Amino acid sequence: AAKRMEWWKEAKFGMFIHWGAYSKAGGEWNGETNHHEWLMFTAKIPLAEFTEYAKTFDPKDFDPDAWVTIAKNAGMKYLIITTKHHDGIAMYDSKVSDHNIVKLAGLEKDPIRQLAEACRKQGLKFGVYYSLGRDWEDPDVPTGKHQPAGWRSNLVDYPNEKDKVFNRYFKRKALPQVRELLTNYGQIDVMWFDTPELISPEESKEMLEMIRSIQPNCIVNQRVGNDLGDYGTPEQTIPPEASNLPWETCMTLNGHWAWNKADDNWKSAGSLIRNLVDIASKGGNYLLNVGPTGDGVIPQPSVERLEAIGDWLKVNGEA
Ligand code: JFZ
Repeated sequence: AAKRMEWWKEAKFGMFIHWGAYSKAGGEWNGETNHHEWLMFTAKIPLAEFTEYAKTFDPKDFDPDAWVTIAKNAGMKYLIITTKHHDGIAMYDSKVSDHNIVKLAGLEKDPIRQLAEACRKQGLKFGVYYSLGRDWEDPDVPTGKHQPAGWRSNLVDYPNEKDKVFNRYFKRKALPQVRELLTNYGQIDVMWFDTPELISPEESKEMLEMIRSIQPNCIVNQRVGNDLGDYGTPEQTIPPEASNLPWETCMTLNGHWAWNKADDNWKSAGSLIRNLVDIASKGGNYLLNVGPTGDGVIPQPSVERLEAIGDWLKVNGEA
């Protein structure tokens, strides 16, 4: 295995963060409370309206150092944050696209930069989630043969599937935005891609080669597509046994990735600790998710559970 994987194999435990314009709604839209990071899609909100909504994003209580401290006290060694989810809104000051939260909401600071700096200050590795295969702002992302039909791209604003060419989106937005992330934020320890169903082998390869050429030490998950990348990412499940390919189970603390105020279905600290031990015993990593509020606060039930894991690790772990 590559040298870049060494810290990751030791790390075992990381924090996943789903945070975006959707977080402000807390899952609620027009009286329905079951929405999440897919808000724009599930509530069928047209791009123009969702863009207006994003302009009201106001993370007035965001404290990047506090987030990193919560992760660190839980025994986590790395952090992965959504830098662009399926809604297509970059959560950083992107020069490639004005559809970014810094510009839209008029933020004084770039939250991704703040978090990257806080991680480096406190000794955590820093990684970024980037929605590679879905982007509801871009007119060129097709739905393809995805089932259920249409459950993929923005058919509200861009109904004409025939006009869509994935590679145009890939060249215009995905590649240059990933290049920005790898160029402007210091060391990026992990590139965490998502939903690569429609990406071609050539495109996956081009993305991976670009990453390797800018930051050869950046670890890339397999959702870069086409079985490329450094490790696999089973979702919400723990594999029955160890495997040769490095792997990481990503999981929510309740039933949602993004903040959902109606979701009280929190996993117990005991079951989270058993998951961590189970995963570590099989050589995997545990990427446990928090969904901060639109104000920028990690919900208290999440904080309590992470503290309990950290307390257990202080007595029983070897960190
Ligand atoms: C994706 C996103 O659609 C979702 O919003 C969240 O960000 C999650 C971490 O990733 O959802 C997936 C991706 C892959 C699988 C299932 C849901 N999968 O491989 O089973």
